[in-house]
Amino acid sequence: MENLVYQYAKDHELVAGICDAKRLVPPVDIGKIATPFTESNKEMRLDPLRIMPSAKSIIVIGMGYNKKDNFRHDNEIRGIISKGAIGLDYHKRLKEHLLAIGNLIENAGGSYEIFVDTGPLIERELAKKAGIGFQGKNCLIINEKLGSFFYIGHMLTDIGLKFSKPVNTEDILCNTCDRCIKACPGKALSEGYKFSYETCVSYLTQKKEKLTEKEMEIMGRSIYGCDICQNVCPYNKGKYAEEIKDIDLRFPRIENFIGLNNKEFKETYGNTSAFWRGRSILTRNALIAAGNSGDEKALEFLENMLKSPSENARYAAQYSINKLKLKYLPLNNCK
Ligand code: B12
Repeated sequence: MENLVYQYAKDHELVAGICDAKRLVPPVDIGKIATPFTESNKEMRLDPLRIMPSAKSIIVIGMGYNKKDNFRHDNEIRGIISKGAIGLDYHKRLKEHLLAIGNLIENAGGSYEIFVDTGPLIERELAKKAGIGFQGKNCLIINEKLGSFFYIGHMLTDIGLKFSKPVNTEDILCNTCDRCIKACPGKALSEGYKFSYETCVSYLTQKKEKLTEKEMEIMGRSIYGCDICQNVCPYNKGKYAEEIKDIDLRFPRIENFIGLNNKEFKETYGNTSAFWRGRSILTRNALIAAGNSGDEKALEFLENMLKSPSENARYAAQYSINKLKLKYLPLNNCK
């Protein structure tokens, strides 16, 4: 059975590993690490048997998404959509793979439950236990073949399978490299895996609550998600799943982006993993990105946005206008 799973993974350019369904033992007390978007019951996060009492094994798969950008700089004012949010939503793609593996399990008389991202279990702990990779200083799991740019999905099954060799939590193969820690704009990462989600750009682009000026500053040009701590990682060098052909999907022209109506927004982003966050928050982020671009050409469309019915949009546009005006204030005005 394991061989069928590994063969499926190989045929579809996935990585796979299998671990037992015993309670997870993370290297730190996760009760002390509060993060958004997660199940609050600690036991649900750690104990697979609370989710599927008959579970004997957990199949963990990883799907690479690193993308090569071959774009030249132009004069447009552009924002950034993180690599993982380009193309068909990874939740859907990984789910399809897990369902195909589920067919193999059913054929062998077993039953299963599948999860991608939104399940309660800590997926990075599962990935380490299933031997997929070690946890880098950027907190992400780094796999030999895919680097860190891969998404994780998992399946609980009542079939007893042969387990892979787990990755030792002490195996931190970053050694003295700290590029991700230094590159993080919000200083969200630090040695010893102390991750402050509050200043992680990825989190800020998803945060619904009103942003402070400092937070808007940290976001730079990001419209959704952030790749900085992965882009600088030597383990990702040269490991690409594909090349992005359409610059406007990866680096959207901000003026166009904020001009999309609901229908156009759905048509362009409806199938991506950024869509769930909604047009209002992503438009807010694009307006912030315009100010952070430092390009005064943005002032015209930003000033128009001060009339927007959306408070989020007006607030972000005002931040950006203030920022650009301050930058372009002629020196003789400062007398
Ligand atoms: C909430 C969440 C977020 C939040 C909070 C992230 C966080 N660090 O917790 C936000 C929105 C910020 C976020 C951002 C991103 N996320 Co996210 N996120 C999640 C989610 C849903 C839960 C994470 C979680 O449980 N956090 C809570 C605590 C327990 O985790 P933790 O703080 O990392 O704690 C660990 C470390 O501290 C570590 N640790 C502590 N001390 C020590 C000491 C040693 C020696 C070691 C080895 C480890 C260690 O152990 C703890 C347990 O693993 C998971 C999916 C899932 N269901 O698991 C995806 C997930 C972790 N995210 C993922 C991705 C891809 C991202 C982004 C790259 C997306 C993007 N492009 O913007 C960024 C990367 C940010 C980063 N550098 O971590 C992937 C990671 C894939 C991988 N290869 O590792 C996951 C698994 C989703 C998926 N299905 O693929 N994410």
